[in-house]
Amino acid sequence: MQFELNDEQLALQEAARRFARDEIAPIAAEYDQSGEFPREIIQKAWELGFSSTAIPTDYGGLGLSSLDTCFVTEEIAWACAGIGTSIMCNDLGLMPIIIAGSEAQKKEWLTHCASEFSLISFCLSEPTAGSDVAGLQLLAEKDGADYVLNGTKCWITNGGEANLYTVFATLSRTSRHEGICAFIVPADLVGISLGKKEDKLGQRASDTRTIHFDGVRVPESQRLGAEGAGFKIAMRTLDRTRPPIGALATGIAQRALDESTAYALERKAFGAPISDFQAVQFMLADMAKDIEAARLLTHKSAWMVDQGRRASKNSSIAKCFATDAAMRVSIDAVQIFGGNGYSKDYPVEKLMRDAKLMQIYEGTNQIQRLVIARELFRG
Ligand code: COS
Repeated sequence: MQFELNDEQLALQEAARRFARDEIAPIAAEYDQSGEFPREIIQKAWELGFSSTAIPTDYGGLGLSSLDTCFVTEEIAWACAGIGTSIMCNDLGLMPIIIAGSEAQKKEWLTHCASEFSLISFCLSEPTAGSDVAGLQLLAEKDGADYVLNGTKCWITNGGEANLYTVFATLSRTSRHEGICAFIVPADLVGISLGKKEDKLGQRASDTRTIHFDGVRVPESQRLGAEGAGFKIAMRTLDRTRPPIGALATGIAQRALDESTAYALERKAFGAPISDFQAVQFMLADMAKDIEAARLLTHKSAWMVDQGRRASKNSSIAKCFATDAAMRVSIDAVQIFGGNGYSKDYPVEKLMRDAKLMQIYEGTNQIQRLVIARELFRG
């Protein structure tokens, strides 16, 4: 066992760090305030190979390992978690195709997404089914060689900007997980319309939407896997995409610590820098402990994914711990900054707002604990 990054990993990390600090950090506050979608910077990230990282080399992608993707993600999230979520969302959208696509589907869709700038959204959550995936209601009715989709998806990252969706639908609204199918759905099909763009507390640069499917015809050739395989495709996808969520959270937390340490050394109270006071030192030390543990858990879970092992438990542990840590650390950062921490003139209130979403998306942290407990009982 060794904890050093190799030369290629160091170069990848350094390239992502430069891009994040030089190009994302300066525009982060502006996009946070406007809530606009920073398409140009997201396209640039794609051109530099920081988005759609999981597309295998056989289909023209970079085929980055999950661990390498975590190095990139942490750096980008340090600069802006909202822009980071938009950049990393392609891997979530593409993962069902990577996991369950036929050779023909992979050739068609992965090759296309590797060669042309594309945004791909993962359409799972619904107004009445967020945590309870098996209870989803978007209906897929067979009609000749097509399926006809009717229903609504919500909280879809990049939903209003994507040109491709992976959509989870059910053959019967009472068949729970056994009826769920996954489909590749181009966003310009007739019957797809965009609903409300969420006006969010944090991660405001990412576009989060409701999407309506009204009689959308999808050819059978765009179903991923067998009828009824969709639930397990979704679960296997999330097992593989939760480690990068741990990395995103670690990036937020590291930024909060970096900002807090610099501020504590410079800000004076009672005639001395506040870094002289144990009350502040202990907060910084706890932040550092949290970050170290979050990073190690994240890297271990990514390593398990890369080994091809079932990573459900470790991915959920990493996602849950790292995102809870990011919340704790960013709240403490605001506290160290005092009144300034509560002002938009300083960077830490954004970190706290951005961190909150991490405990909710890609499965709430209550769901992560449920997955961990179930895996314990599975033995
Ligand atoms: N990999 C492969 N198969 C899995 C799996 C995994 N990680 N997790 C579950 N399965 C299988 C089970 O083994 C079971 O298979 P069999 O029917 O062959 O026995 C089947 O899938 C159903 O599993 P289970 O009974 O555990 O399903 P539940 O309805 O109880 O749901 C939870 C389980 C809550 C874990 C699931 O709904 C979930 O993950 N919810 C959160 C979703 C989420 O993260 N949403 C965020 C939106 S995406 S950004």
